[in-house]
Amino acid sequence: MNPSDATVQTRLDAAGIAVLTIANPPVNAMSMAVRRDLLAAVQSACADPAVKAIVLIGAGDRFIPGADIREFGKPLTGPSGRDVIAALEASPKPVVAALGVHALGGGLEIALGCHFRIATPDCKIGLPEVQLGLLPGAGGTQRLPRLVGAARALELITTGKPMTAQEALTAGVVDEVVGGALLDAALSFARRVLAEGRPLTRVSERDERIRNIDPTLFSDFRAQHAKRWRGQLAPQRIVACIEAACTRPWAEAYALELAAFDECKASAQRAALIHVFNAEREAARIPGLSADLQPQAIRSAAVVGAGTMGGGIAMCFANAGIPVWLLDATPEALARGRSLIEKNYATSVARGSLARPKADQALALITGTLEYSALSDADIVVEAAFEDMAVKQEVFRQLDAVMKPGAVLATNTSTLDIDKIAAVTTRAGQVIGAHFFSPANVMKLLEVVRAKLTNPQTVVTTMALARTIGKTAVLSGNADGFIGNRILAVYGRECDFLLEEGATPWQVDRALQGFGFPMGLYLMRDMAGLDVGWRIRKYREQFRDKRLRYSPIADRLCELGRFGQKTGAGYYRYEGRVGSPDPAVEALIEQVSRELKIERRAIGDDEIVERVLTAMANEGLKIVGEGIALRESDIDVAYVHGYGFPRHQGGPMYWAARHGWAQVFDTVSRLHASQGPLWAPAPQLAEMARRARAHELH
Ligand code: T1G
Repeated sequence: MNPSDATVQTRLDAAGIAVLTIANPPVNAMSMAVRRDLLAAVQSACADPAVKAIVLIGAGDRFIPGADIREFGKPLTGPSGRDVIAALEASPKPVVAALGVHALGGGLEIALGCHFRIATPDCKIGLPEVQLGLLPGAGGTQRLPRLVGAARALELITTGKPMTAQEALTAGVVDEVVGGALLDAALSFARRVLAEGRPLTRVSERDERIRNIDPTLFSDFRAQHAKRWRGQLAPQRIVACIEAACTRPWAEAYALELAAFDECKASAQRAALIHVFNAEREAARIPGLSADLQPQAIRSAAVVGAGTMGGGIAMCFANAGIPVWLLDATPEALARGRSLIEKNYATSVARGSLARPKADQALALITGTLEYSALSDADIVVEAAFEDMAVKQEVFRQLDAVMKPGAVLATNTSTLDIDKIAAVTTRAGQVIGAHFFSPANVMKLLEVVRAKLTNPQTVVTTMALARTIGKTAVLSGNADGFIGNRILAVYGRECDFLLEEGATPWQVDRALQGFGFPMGLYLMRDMAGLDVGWRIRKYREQFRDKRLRYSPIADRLCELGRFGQKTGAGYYRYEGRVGSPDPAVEALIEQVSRELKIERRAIGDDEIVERVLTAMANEGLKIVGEGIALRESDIDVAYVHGYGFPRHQGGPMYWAARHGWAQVFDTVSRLHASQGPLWAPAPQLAEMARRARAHELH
């Protein structure tokens, strides 16, 4: 191999310090080549008498963000991360890790194998493996607790949340946070270590922070998170590894970690979570747009409508440091909006998820106004007014009159035709859908809806803005229900039909929660309020095709004034916010079955899950076929970030592909025969099934 092709370059400085630079674009991930070259470089530096100390640094001052995700699922050859770390830790010469940009996963494990660590102020430091269905398999669950203690390690590794450099310094993970040029700082640090003859700290040999740990720490931690981790493998295994670190000899616990890592690596959850990781990055790519098209800078924003959605949207801008106008028609409405925003911030501060100064900073960026003219200089305006076409068109006429040329005019509509909204302006090219999900300051998904005349500049600017305000954007075409709500309608429809055929709301919810949804459909509907959907159904009744099957159960509940939690009863009966099954609802459902002459039958949880997900996937294929979604994986991203679809199940389209398109086709065909046109197969499904069957044969 030509030395210049190596992913690790070694340079010896005048003081005898060997600088090992890791270069593996785009982010210096720890690939097989990096492990091979790094081990060789460390071994030769250790053997070279001219070398007094070693500095490890990433090209571009970007340290390692973990193992190379592209290699998962492939057979691994060459040295493992553990081999490299063993060589680093055993080095008789001081090894200093110079951490810049990020030191994540296997990258932090490498650094924990070094004797000293310094970091730049903006460096993100953590073990995010759990987000990929994995665990730190190169000693992270054993070495990190030895530095930060068991309780903090449990938090850090089961959430995967990174620390800032300052937090890492306080926690004892890094020795110094340095300013200026990172390499210079690392070389001067190494020289000081040599000059002061500092002892080489091997983290694996330190146990002062993991001795005499109260065993209830682990059982309490498990109990505390049992509901959130339901069905997930990696978090459970992480707790077991950290517990072993605190209760067993190093070698035994280290071996247990490797076994747990291999188990997670082989799991379907790992494959699903890596699918979502890649799908999130893919969703940002819009085919057909020239790569030269750069997003416009968004330095100021405006929101029309200070209701729940408008307030949440304004918070998104303020949280990203963007000054935002909040407009409403009356001082009372503005005051109501403002107090809701203040309440949201107070809740985050009380929960400890936001520091008070940060909340005050954001609040100071939100300015209320009654005047459209005040918005004129904003780079983008998001309309979040009442969901009525005439109201929205009037708002857009006003905006068209005052907004500066080039400003993006976005609407947060979830059901209305954006072409009709754009048509009342003189700049339809700058009109786009920006569909936030409630609560807008929390939900990650942003459905960016491209209307017929929306120009590429506006699309690129809005997609980039999503990243700036911490959202995951998915591009949708302008069609009824866009991507998410169109599939949600099918999801809800099939659940309602299953009620008529023999299931109960609590059984359906149990089945969906068993699959991994944080909340079942009927609990979710009761929380959102059944009257919202009722109003939309009553409006759509005039367009509904009466030849198609329709479930009257939800309407019947609303006619009884059962709107959910807010009326103390919906599908469930409520004591406060706790819902319990209600025999009156079962009786109502059985009455509907009798009226519709549907013979009720026993239905299993698996059938419920398969029927609902198959319907979602079939509708998803139609949406891709019609060009409303760019690709199937975008639907997965939308459902994971907007509808609580369990991330470790990959999304409805990923589920269908793993379930088998031949199986999906058979189920769709069977239900098409018994249920009629609502179950018409997506045009491309038959061919996908044929290919899947052919693939199975080979
Ligand atoms: N391996 C391979 N490619 C990676 C990668 C990785 N670890 N991380 C990022 N990329 C690619 C990514 O796919 C994208 O490619 C490009 O880099 C830019 O990424 C034993 C086994 C590092 C914070 O979980 O969180 O270590 O799409 O768009 O917003 O214990 O990527 O352009 O072709 O996200 O600046 C643990 C995962 C691995 C970190 C950068 N590590 N990465 O964010 O850019 S498991 C992680 C991230 C492990 C050991 C175990 C982020 C980032 P493309 P990007 P970004």
